[in-house]
Amino acid sequence: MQVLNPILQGFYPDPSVCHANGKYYMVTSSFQYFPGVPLFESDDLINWTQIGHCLTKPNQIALNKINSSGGVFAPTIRFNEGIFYMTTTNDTTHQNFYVWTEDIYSQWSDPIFVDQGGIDPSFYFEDGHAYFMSNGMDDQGIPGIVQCEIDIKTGEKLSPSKTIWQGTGGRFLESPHLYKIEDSYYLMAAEGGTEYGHMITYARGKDPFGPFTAYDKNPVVTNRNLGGYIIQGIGHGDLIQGPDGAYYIIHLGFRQTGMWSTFHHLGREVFIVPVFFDEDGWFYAADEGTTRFEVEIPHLHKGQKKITEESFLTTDWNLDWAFLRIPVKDNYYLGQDSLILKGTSIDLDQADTPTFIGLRQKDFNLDLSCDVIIDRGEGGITFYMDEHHHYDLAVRACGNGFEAILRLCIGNVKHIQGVHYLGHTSNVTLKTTSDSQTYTFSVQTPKGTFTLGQGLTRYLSSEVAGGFTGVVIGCYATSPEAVNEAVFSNFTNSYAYEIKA
Ligand code: 6LW
Repeated sequence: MQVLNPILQGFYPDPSVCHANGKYYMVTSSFQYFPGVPLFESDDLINWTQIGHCLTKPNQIALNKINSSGGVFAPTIRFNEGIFYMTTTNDTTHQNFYVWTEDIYSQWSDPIFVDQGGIDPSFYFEDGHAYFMSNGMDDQGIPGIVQCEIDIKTGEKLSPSKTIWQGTGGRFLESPHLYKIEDSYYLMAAEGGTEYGHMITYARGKDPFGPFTAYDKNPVVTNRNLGGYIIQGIGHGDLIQGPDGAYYIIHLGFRQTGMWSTFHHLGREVFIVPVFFDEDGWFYAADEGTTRFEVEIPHLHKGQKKITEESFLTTDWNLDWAFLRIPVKDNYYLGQDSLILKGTSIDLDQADTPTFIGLRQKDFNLDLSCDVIIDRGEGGITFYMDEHHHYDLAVRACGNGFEAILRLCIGNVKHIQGVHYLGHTSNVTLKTTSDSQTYTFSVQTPKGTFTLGQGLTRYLSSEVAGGFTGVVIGCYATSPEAVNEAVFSNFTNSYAYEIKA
């Protein structure tokens, strides 16, 4: 049946997938957010349910005061002899490491570091051997996809790191994964950078260390020549066999905000494209090597679920929500249908750990509402790209009571766009609607609904802010002098999915 891309919406970049015990598992990168590396499960490669995160303990990942878009880069998940492995890079400390678990529903091990540099580490297992590859420099200083054999129990290198492929000439060769199909080894990678020139390429050889011969019709998938198409930036993927034996590449991409509006603020999302093999054993992708909104997935019969509604009751604090860096747990009360935040002097403009808990924005069109009460300081909802790019709809204490404000922070321009005086009670409903171009912010009080202003989505986009993340909708509290308390309730957000091909 036909499914709609993206198959996982919102800021979930760099997907990697594996098959184990009749199910599929997927991980994505998470940068400065904690817990790190969201983990999903699926029966069919299309409908993904989050079941946890791989990095849930502070000793697994150093995130203290790291830059936005630093921290956890692209992960890989693999299953070998009853054990799941997830490997990733802490780009801020320049360390590649992995964690493992026998039980996918429980916690993962402490990190095991591998002394091979670069980013985007991956594993290939065969006959008791564990090969570890990344995009970096080998022991002789030669750049490319670099590989060594390791002792999987200790992470120790058993062979020198050797460059095994240098790609096809595109910039930023990354995302290497090695597969064996029949008696050939396929080395797949991404090139072109994670922007509009992104692409997936591959090569084939007879030994895990090569030599590899590039597919002569590379790139195997890219949307770089689909001008005016909403889905762009296709690249960084993993090859996987579906339940019926057919192959797919699950990969990242993004949705620009309009046909000629080359901005994206939802981050990089997860897409699927079918692949087929020719008679010489080379694989090629559907739709002449492009990723489209509508994709035919023959094995899927039960339909595709899309998230349309989110509330405190329908989301899970431990799965759907994330903190900025390692949180101070005492500042959060995560109730069943309410949230209490204690704000501190760390505000949203600092690359630190403000009192903040957020959900990825999953589509352009949304309609959000949340009741907030504060005692002092400030508390509200932020549409947060990074510490320099966020729109805050909040209630704050003022000289003679409380006021609702809309603050737009775009680089070094920080502007209060709208103010509505509330009197001596802070109790209001904060409301936001959005389409692909504009957020509209208002506040509802017993006296009526008052619009505070608008903010263009493009100023929260990756093209403006830079970096690798996407907009996260955060509940936050700050208080410059003493700790305050902000109570959030009746949080609801609905999405209307719209295809704009
Ligand atoms: C990631 C690299 C990439 O490590 O972006 O699109 C980097 N690909 O492979 C950060 O996500």
